[in-house]
Amino acid sequence: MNETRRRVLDALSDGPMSGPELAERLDVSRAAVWKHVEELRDEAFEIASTDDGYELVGVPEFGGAAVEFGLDAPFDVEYHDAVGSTNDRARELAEAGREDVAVLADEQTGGRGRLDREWAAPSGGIWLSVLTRPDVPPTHAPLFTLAAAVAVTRAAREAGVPAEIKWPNDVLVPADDADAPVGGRKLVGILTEMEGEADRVSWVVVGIGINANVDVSDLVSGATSLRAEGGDVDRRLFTQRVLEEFHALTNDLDSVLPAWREYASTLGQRVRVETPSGAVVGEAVDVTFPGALVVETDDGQVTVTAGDCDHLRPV
Ligand code: BT5
Repeated sequence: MNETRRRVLDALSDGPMSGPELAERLDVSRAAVWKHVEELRDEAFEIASTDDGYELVGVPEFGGAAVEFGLDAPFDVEYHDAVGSTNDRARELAEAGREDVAVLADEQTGGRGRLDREWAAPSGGIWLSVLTRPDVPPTHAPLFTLAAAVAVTRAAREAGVPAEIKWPNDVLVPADDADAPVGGRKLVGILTEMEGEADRVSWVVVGIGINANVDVSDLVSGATSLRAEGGDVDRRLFTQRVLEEFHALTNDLDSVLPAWREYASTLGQRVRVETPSGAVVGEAVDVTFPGALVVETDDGQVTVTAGDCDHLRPV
């Protein structure tokens, strides 16, 4: 959002203010104040003209300016009603030199999972990709995936949905009916992509797909949504919580693993992890820096850094 418009909103969130007062506070002309107010109205902010001056009476439900308004994290939010993939768009912005941008869409027409799998992303979801340029070596990148999982889990729990994390990149809601996958139904998937030199990340894009206000029938089998688990959420506030938690965690990387362990359903489970060098089966006993899973197998401990993980029924 334009800096002056942001300051107009900040000023109006304290209460009504007249045009001349606003002009003085922002150090711009009264005509400029009027122009910015009109532009905010065009972005669906409801600003009434009252006897006390301009009064902010309504904030748009969802969108870039809506998420930026009141956001306690330094991201510009670029919003699309529909886009191919928010990760692809964030990568374009990375190539163009941008940083601290969150690309947000209501719908994706070409959403991607890992290994080019398809990601269903109908209208009503929160399809989000966060572009940052952290000053860390590329080996730290997995921590950003874990941080995103913690951030969404916290936001989901605040919304009353008992989400848990399955290593490495899924947020699930436990379910014990016969047709639910072991471990629960998938609420969120995360896809982290990055580019870097040997010693430093150039950019990292963390794509977070949240099945928010969508019908389960529009997803794939084994998936669930916030709508199905607890009812529709305020997507503006939910997105803000995710961005704020993600920002706080990634600016204090030492806090990520302890938080992840607190929400992980994988630890203590029998798992089967498909890795490029074969399947690893055993009990998941820990996650270690920067996000590797330690599995106690019949042949001793094995540490896996990447792969697809299934929770197995206890033997
Ligand atoms: C993931 O991959 O779980 C990462 C998904 C990342 C999606 C976000 S949305 C914003 C950003 N923009 C993008 O284009 N992508 C990111 P993976 O672990 O490979 O899981 C993919 C599998 O999940 C698919 O093969 C399906 O089985 C299943 N799946 C597809 N859509 C789903 C959905 N909406 N909810 C739950 N499961 C789904």
